[in-house]
Amino acid sequence: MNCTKCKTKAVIDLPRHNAAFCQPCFTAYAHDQVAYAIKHARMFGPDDRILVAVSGGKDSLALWDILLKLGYKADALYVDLGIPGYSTKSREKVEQFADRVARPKGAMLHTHQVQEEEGAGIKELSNLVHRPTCATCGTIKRYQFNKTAVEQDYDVMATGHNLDDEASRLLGNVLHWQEEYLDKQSPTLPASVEGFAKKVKPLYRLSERELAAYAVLNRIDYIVEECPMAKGSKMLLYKEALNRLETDSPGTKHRFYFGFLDKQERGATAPQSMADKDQASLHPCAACGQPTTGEICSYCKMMARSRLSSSSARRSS
Ligand code: Q46
Ligand code: ZN
Repeated sequence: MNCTKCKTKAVIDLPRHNAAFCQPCFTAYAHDQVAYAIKHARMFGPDDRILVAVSGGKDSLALWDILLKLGYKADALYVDLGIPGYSTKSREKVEQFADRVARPKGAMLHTHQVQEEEGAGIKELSNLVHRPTCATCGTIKRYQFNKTAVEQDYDVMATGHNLDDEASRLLGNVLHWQEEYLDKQSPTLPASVEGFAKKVKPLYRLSERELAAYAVLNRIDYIVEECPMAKGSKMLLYKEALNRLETDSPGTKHRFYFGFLDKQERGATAPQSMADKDQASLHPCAACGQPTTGEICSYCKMMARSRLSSSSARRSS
């Protein structure tokens, strides 16, 4: 198998593109896909300051790597969830990457420790507030990323969601006809109101397999294990189902997700109209000032519940 571009020996084949690449041509392909995504979905410009959400996994570290290599001003935020074993290891991967690649290029790594700031690790916190771990985690991560982006004056917040993530999320939203979520499923979500950062997903054109290959070929050391809390999640089930379809019919994921984006582009500009809706219904949280639809935002409500539970636990012991 030879590289489609330069005809030397290929190291990876991409059935959905009917192509194969050697290491340098594959790296160039990945960079081109991200550069195209940034331009096509109007994510950010060369002077914008970007905050990348990093977890220590292949996608977010590859994203940070690609943005820096494309010459963007990209800093990162790591949220330490306090999950025994997993968090220590993932944090090490992020720190190593920051030391080896990002800091020498002048980029900065911010960290947020849930154990210290929210008073308990994510598992304990979810028990205190009687909510599933991933829902608690989602609320905290969304809140802290937005807070850092807004307070530190970043123009945009970037996450490492890839084609597989977006296709499986789309499948979940369609299976349950969650129209509101469908409207919001876009590679670029504008900063709808003051206090909400613009959010983008520059990896939406690259698959999970391509990103794993990018990380390996570019010597990015990442945490291979999934977060232990992800076990049994619906998203993993949808990914498995799409992978079975992809094996039999290469390009299924691509056609499914890109077909949806095409319809979204040709129809109404859904993300923008969502922004208008947001504008009408959002106002500052009475406790912290971040935009919310209620009087108090879900993060502040959750933290109040957690304080209440821990103080009543202290009283009864
Ligand atoms: S990190 Fe957090 Fe995921 Fe772990 S606790 Fe669940 S939501 S599975 S992306
Ligand atoms: Zn609040």
